[in-house]
Amino acid sequence: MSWLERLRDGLSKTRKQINDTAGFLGSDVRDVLTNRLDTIEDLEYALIAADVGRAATEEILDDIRRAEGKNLQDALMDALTLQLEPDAKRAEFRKLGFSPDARRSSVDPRGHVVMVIGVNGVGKTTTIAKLGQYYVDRGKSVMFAAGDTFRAAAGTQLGVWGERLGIPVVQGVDGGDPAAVAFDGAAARAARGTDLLFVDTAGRLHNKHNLMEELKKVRRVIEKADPNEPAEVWLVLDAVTGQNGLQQAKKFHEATPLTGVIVTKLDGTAKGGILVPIVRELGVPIKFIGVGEQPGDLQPFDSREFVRALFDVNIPRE
Ligand SMILES: Nc1nc2c(ncn2[C@@H]2O[C@H](COP(=O)(O)OP(=O)(O)O)[C@@H](O)[C@H]2O)c(=O)[nH]1
Ligand SMILES: [Mg+2]
Repeated sequence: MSWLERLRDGLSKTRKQINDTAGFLGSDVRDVLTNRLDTIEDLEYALIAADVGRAATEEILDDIRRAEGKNLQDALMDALTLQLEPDAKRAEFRKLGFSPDARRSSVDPRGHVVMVIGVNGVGKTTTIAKLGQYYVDRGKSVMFAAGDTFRAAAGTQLGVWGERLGIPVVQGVDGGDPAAVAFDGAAARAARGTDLLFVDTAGRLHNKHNLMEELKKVRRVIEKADPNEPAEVWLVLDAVTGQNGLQQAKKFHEATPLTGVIVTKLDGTAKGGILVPIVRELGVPIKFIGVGEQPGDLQPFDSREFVRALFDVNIPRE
């Protein structure tokens, strides 16, 4: 199965929610607005149930009301795509009358060090392996720092990936100081002139430690080793967790301002709508999506592609 087919299957629950509640998706918007106003109401419920959020739902319905001449599904797809663009782009697209070729957000890190954060189990370590493969495939030199010293064997897990992918890994000791590993990694990267360093971090600490304080410390220490870094802080979120994940994201964003989000497990039974409030409420672009457990299962996020997969439109069959 192609990654788009896996994404489409992962989004089937959300798709069903929208299709079942709001029938008549094939109807003309004008016809719906004249004869089937309850369809708009049903659509409103469906979007909220899919975790799209109230503010975005209101804007989507407004955009649909202005889309006479299109069929309802096309109008909905355009409006949803727009919601997946960060603020500035959304305004620009509306002014221009919406460009159907919404672009991918840039995935070129602005500097050299990327801190990868998120709670345990969302897929941080696996995502770092995938990121390593992604950038190595594009000609970059890459290093990892195994900064999750709190979870037993997290360092080993990253070490195994590093060996498989031929990527050097700076290791600490289990139970040791995560900031020390981050410092060593950032210093080694600068000394070797490696293009990119991905720093793995803890997702949960033993009781006496506070995760957010620890992450701030890791950040400060990287800055000490290399003053313009970390250039990027990417939060990994698991799409299966829906609203809960959004609340986590806000807490992380307050502690360590995020520059990007990576949404994993979109091949599972994902809450597809949650991507909308992630973009809107955090104001942070989605950089990549994870669609499986293998190093190749990471794709740069493309809003239009995502919405097509959600509605099972134009998915090439393999
Ligand atoms: N299906 C699926 N599983 C994933 C994805 N990303 C990570 N995983 C799995 O999620 C589990 C936890 O991943 P891990 O990287 O250890 O999470 P961490 O605790 O955040 O470092 C592992 O079994 C991964 O294989 C994804 O995109 N899709
Ligand atoms: Mg991990």
